Amino acid sequence: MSIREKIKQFLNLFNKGSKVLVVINADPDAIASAMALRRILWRKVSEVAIAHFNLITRPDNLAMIEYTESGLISLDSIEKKNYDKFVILDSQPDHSEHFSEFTYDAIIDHHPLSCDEAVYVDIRPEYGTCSTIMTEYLKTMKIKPSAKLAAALMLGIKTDTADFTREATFKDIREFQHLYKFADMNIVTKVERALMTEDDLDFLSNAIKKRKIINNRAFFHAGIIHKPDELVIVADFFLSIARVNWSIISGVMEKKLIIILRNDGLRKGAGNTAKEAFGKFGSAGGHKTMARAELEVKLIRKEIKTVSQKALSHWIICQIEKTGGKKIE
Ligand SMILES: [Mn+2]
Repeated sequence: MSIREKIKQFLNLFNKGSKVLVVINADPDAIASAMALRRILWRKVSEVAIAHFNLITRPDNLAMIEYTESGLISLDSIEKKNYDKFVILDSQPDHSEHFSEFTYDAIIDHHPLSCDEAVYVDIRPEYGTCSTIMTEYLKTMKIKPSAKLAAALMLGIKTDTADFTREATFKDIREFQHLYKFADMNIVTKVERALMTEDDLDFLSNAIKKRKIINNRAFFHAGIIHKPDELVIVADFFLSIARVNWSIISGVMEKKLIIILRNDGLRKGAGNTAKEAFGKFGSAGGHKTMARAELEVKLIRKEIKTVSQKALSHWIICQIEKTGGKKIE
């Protein structure tokens, strides 16, 4: 079936009176996809609401929502009975329990197929982003996206392909290029610059002062933290130190030790290292260059007796040096 026929089928789901609820786990790709869908259904239905269930804290994502006027609402605040059509974008119903409270009319996604329970299903794992699929819909329908919508779609594509360094397909690149004609690039740049709040900056400055660089690995243990995102900011930043090829940044939140690992991708995978070094104490894993561990402090206490800030900091370094560390070089 051609994309044109497919879209026709999709549009047949709706009529002038339809009240559509789009449910997303809000990240840039999902937000942009939902905005594109709202544009596609403009004047074809009576209402389109975009609801997200996750807490949005990253300053760049908040900036995206503000500058592109995404118009998101929280899933908690909606009345299910006010809607009669339900669409899920950039996810599938079994990806989160929050999705499961609805029966879906349509699923449009790019993740590997895991659940296709809907009247209309367009799942294309061969695409790097859902924004690519939605840009194709717009293009096929000859809809010119607004400068804000095009900027949002660019951000969606850039995020999910990690600026085209993760496997991006020819289609992701082609649709991205199509968006140049329409997008306000100042929005794209401005959103990408919004990496941290002032509080994050203070956190980073403390981390810079207290960093430990051992065998080209940068460590920082923050003690009690309130925002795991700040560990990620530090981990990413420390990789910009010349000759540092690993960063291992940690903090304790709600009796869990959270460890963020980053590496330059030129050596042993971060995910495997996290599993080997920390898997015994909780959940640990990730990709080649990025990993995360969430460990039970009480299990670590059994092993090392005291879990003061200094003791935990020392323990993390030892675990990396003796397990994951060996094969890293
Ligand atoms: Mn996506």
